[in-house]
Amino acid sequence: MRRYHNLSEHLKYLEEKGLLIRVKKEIVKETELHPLVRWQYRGGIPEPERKAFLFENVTDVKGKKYSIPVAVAALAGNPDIYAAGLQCRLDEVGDVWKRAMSAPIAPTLVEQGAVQDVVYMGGDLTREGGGFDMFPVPISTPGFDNAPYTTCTHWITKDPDTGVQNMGNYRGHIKGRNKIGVFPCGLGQDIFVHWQKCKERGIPLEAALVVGAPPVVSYAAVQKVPYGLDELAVAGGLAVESLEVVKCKTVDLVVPAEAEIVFEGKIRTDVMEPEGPFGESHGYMHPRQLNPFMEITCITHRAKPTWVSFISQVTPSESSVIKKVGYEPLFLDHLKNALSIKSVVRVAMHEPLTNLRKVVVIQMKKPKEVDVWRALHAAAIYNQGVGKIVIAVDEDIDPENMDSVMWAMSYRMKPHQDVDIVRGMVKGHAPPFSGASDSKDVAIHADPANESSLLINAILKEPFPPVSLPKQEYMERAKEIWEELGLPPITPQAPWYGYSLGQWDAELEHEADLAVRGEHYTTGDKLAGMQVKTRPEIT
Ligand SMILES: Cc1cc2nc3c(=O)[nH]c(=O)nc-3n(C[C@H](O)[C@H](O)[C@H](O)COP(=O)(O)O)c2cc1C
Ligand SMILES: [Mn+2]
Repeated sequence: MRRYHNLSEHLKYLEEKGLLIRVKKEIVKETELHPLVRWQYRGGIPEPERKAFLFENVTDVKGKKYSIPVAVAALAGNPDIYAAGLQCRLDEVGDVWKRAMSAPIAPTLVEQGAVQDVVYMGGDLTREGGGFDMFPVPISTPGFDNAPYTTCTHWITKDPDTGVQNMGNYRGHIKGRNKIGVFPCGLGQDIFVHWQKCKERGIPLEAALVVGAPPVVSYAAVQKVPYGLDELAVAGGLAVESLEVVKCKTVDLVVPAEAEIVFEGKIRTDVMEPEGPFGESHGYMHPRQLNPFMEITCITHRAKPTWVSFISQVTPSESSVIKKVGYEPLFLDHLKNALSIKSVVRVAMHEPLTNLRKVVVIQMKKPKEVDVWRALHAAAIYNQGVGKIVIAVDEDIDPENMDSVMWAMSYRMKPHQDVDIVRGMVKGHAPPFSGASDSKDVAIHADPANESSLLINAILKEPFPPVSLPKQEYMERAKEIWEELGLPPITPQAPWYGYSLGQWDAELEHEADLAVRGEHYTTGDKLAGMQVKTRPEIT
């Protein structure tokens, strides 16, 4: 008996937990759907209050009604939704990921799966109302995108040498009823390795595009895992259970038996076409590029499928939450365990507007200086395009709070001593896009190593006086009084009490203690006994 949730079970679970909003009003998929969910991220709604959306009455701009609902932000609208998808608590997500990576579980082939309840081939893929016409694919950035794009689309392909499958989440540009472009960003994505191997052999690359799947499948599809590790086995590791898969009808691949919709087809390797522009997670329109495309040979879906769309583009978004929650624990594990820098406590990837990759904060507990620099360098090279600005801070600095990080940099860092610039980096998935000033085609090319990383050691290097806030006990008592008085609710912001940073001694502690007991004249008398005659040179 399967324990992991499929998509409809997941949506039901979200609804029970108050994490799902059903929209019954008719919503136009091209112009209204994504802009509505966008307000959740640009409208000042705090992260814990963000929800998944299920649009039950979707129409297109020409008035066509769809029976298929559209789910947005349903996998990672906020971290609680992500944890619900993993069927664990939020504080367990890191361990679930570590376990999945160390113990992936290969999928199990079954004869039949709900994903093949309905099968379309031949003329059904090209007739009016057939192929992609059947599905309510929204436009993500109306006014700029040049088509509806699939966004929660897990592309499954196979290495022709090893036969091992790969599954990566890449957007799909809908170009015709049976034709979709793929965007293997940069040259590093695993599907592109398969594509090149097939190109060398002069054969097309078979692919299966999965839309809507058990959440563990989607979380694995967006995670960067080593090449050659099948993400469906990683999904099994997340579920702690082998995933059921079925054979595709027209290509030699397997897909999750519990998926919602699958598009099978062949990606040509003899030609490419312009693809894009599309609004991207780096926060800008990604320009048109020459990219591969797939010709669809078969569509299969559940009897009552749901279309799933990720909301990405300017961060924070579902796309940045899904990455942050999954990447940070593996980043931490790399520094702390693989590289054995034991003083690393936490890795925080800055999310709002910057999109995780650019600013990385490493929180450390009383580190040796050599470990600070090892951690800073390692974080800058862990993943291409990640770590343009890397900052090491102490344990009392909240790495998620940029005010706190700026505070550390302001007082615990000297630019001429504590900053290093490392050259030879690539910019990764980000503007500028040279040659694209007219927003026309940009050819795929390897990123030149002309970017750099700024490493900042903002760790305390000598004892500092205490933080000038009342001690914890006084702030706690005052909070009780605050609440007794019925004043507006408080959410404590660190630092909310003072603590020693080393430059404090027993005598000063004693004086402060006398003061809170009303005995400060004792100190006054003591200081009187320490009088010093003024000298002319003292001003
Ligand atoms: C919402 C979302 C959309 C994404 N779109 C793309 C994309 O269009 N192209 C791409 O190369 N990577 C995209 N990614 C990132 C990949 O999913 C990620 O790098 C993954 O590790 C790729 O799999 P691979 O390592 O097997 O190539 C996207 C990620 C998310 C969360
Ligand atoms: Mn992969």
